[in-house]
Amino acid sequence: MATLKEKLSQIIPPLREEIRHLIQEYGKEVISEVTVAQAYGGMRGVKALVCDTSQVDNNRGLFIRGRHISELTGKRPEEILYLLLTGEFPDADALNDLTSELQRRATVPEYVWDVLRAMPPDSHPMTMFSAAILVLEKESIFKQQYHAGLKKEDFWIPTLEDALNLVARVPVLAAGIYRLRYQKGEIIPPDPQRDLGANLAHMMGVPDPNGEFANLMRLYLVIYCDHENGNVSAMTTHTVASALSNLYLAVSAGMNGLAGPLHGLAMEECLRWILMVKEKFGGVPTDEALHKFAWETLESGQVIPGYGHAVLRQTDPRFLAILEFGRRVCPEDEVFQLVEKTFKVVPPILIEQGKAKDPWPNVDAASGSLLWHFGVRELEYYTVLFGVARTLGVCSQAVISRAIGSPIVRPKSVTTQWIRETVTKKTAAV
Ligand code: HAX
Repeated sequence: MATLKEKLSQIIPPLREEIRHLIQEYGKEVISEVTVAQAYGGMRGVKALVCDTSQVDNNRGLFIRGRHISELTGKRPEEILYLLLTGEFPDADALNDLTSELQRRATVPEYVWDVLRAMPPDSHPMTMFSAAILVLEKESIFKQQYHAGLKKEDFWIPTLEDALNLVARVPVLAAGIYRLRYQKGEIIPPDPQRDLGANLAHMMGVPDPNGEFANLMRLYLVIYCDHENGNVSAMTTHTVASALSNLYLAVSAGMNGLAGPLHGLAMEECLRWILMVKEKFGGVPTDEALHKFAWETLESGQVIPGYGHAVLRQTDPRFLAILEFGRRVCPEDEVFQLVEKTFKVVPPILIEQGKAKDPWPNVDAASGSLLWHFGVRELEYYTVLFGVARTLGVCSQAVISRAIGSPIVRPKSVTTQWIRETVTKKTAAV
């Protein structure tokens, strides 16, 4: 059996060699170009980042290390973490080893709870989550070893330590924030016998007589973990870590990006929209009434949360995974039924409106409805669970980046005057 660290020690040297060779032999080859519209348009479609943990296909959605997400939804988050980092599934021994490593590391010092308790009681849970990760920063192993003197080729080793500690600790933070922020009673410590997803469910204290909430948490940790490197939370984490800021600083920054309504907060906003519909119509409306209401949302200048995507151009397979879970567990739930109806009604409207390049649902369109079903009704909290999952991906990306010696991120910016002069000169020359 190779432990995770041993496996990484085997695969990192040939990966470094391959990248060195690619840069040496093909460093001047062009793989992308940038138009004026892309420079002003959030760099959409510009290929200027490298991410080996996952890839998003416009039509088929997320692949983790070449495996489509639909093949991975029955896996444990621990298996996915190993896959993200190494490109392979762990054997039974390696999985047990990683699971017990994470259980052993799931400790949160009391000073973190003190800071959280001192925050205003109406603080947004994502602010608490990001702050808690930042407060933990003094625990960084990378920071200690870097200051003690560390060779660049060994940067990945303490980064892996920080990554495993963070992956183990964020569920404890997230569940503790749930209990503190919503006065659910004492913080529930982790159970050293449970896996990541089951422990998260356990520590939140949500009644779970048949274990389905634990299954849902496992599913969320898998489907939300990674989505390439160009999304706001991943790219922010990567950019901050590229300055050799430790993972606590970097992941906290990434979470602040996740907290925006066009990114992870859509999970909360989407259910808010669904509940607004339910309240307005006193239940599940007819297709015609929902059609009219969706148009009213668009005409008032708002987006329909949970629909559209910067990269995807088809229904997000992660949305379908949640839908499948809901159809099995709570087909009678009115909120879930409304999510299904919205899936039927909204895409044709967005197509008719003709603005959104992707009229189909993304992962956030259904996830809140299942949390609601299990009694987690504090909408502002939802994105925190997304953040727990995203930590697996961004930490894995950071370990790989440190292993291959990624330099500090520093693209070139240009002024509007430069663009004007450059494009007009080109036009004049034609
Ligand atoms: N409802 C209404 N209008 C929409 C829309 C939606 N769901 N999605 C896109 N549009 C509009 C955009 O606002 C934009 O309008 P303007 O030209 O007036 O600015 C136009 O369609 C073109 O946008 P786009 O190119 O298709 O989309 P972007 O790549 O710029 O943005 C977003 C992608 C996901 C931000 C966008 O589709 C959106 O705002 N969706 C709703 C919020 C949401 O669900 N976010 C979560 C996305 C997944 C994620 O990151 N989860 O964390």
